[in-house]
Amino acid sequence: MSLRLWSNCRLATMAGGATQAYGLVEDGALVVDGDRLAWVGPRAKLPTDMLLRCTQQHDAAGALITPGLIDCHTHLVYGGNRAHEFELRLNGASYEDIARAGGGIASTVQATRAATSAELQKASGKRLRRLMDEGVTTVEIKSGYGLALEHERICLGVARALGRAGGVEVRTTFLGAHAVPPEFAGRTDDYLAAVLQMLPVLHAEGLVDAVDGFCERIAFSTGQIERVFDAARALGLPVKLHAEQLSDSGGAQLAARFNALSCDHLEWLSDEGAQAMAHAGTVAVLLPGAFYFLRETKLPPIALLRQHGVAMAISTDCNPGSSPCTSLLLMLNMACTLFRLTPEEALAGVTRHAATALGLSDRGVLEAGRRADFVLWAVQKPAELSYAMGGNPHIQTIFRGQVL
Ligand code: DI6
Ligand code: FE
Repeated sequence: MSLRLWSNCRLATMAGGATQAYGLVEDGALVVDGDRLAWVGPRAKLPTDMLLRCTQQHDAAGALITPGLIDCHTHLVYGGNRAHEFELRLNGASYEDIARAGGGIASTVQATRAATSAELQKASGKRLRRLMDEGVTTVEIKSGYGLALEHERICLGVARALGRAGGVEVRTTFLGAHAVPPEFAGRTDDYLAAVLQMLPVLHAEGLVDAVDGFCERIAFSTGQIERVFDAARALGLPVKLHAEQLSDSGGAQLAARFNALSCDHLEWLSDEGAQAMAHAGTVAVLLPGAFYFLRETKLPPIALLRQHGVAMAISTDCNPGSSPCTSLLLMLNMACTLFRLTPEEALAGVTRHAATALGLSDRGVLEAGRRADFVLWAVQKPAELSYAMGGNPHIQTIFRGQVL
């Protein structure tokens, strides 16, 4: 098999335990074998036999190369949008007024159910394209706006189809326990029973890679989520949880007991919750876009997460209600400005730790043996990626060894 070489570049390998910040390698070289990285390091140390086997050489012209970015928490398959509600609220309507008029999540469920699969694919494909234009090579997509078997199936099927279209890997998450749909109003347990019936069916159809829930006073209790997690465990599926976004429900402890891949949001996370996550190796997925858009004031406990050594990932939470955002680079900036993450923590949060949040150990770091997913950027220093607000220094994405 012939090898391909990229040189004349600076590498932010994001390797864990590296002595250099960002695992930075000045004047680096990167050798690709098929869809894998065969060698990564300083160009001067590239073994001669390896160099001789390189049949293609790419001059990166001084670019910074990072691992392909990973957006590990999105709800990007949905119908319609909620710009009208945004406008109503800014003209004085309360959230309750809007909800009573059929707005909020319910309006997105209605618009999603009314859309055809082709319409959903077109609208969602555009959102995915914008993420990819900023170097995203792996994206997680949750269901949760169908909330009935046939509609959850359509949404997950659209997510799968977007993945098959190429250039990005899509991981799907079943979020049936997102909200109670209107036809089950006041009958949460009955809806939960329906969710427990949907899961094995959708899993058998190959549509589910993981299971999520919204654990909150306004959504599902820990006891209800536990039943969903039991069902996931019976199928051998990993779990994750929307936890402690608006209140401390103890969702993090529950998720940790199930060895959850991640707990997401976490503004109200307690010390016990952080300890439980650290013990279970559960990643904290921070969502600065939702914090910003909902004008929240309670910050996620970053110092606590650092203190307990909980890995932090960053994601867009792309959804029509609380984070209508398709820029992971903007999330890097907001993670730094709003949550005070360092630019290095932020970049690790969309690479190495985002991979862990999806249970993927083959990516997120530039290292021999990992997948050849990487991005060339027109910047000098990695910190420029989180420093800029708007603008896109993306030059090129290499996905599974293929130049896009
Ligand atoms: N948490 C959120 O902030 C979003 N979903 C969730 O579980 C809100 C989704 C929406 O309003 O459409
Ligand atoms: Fe979310």
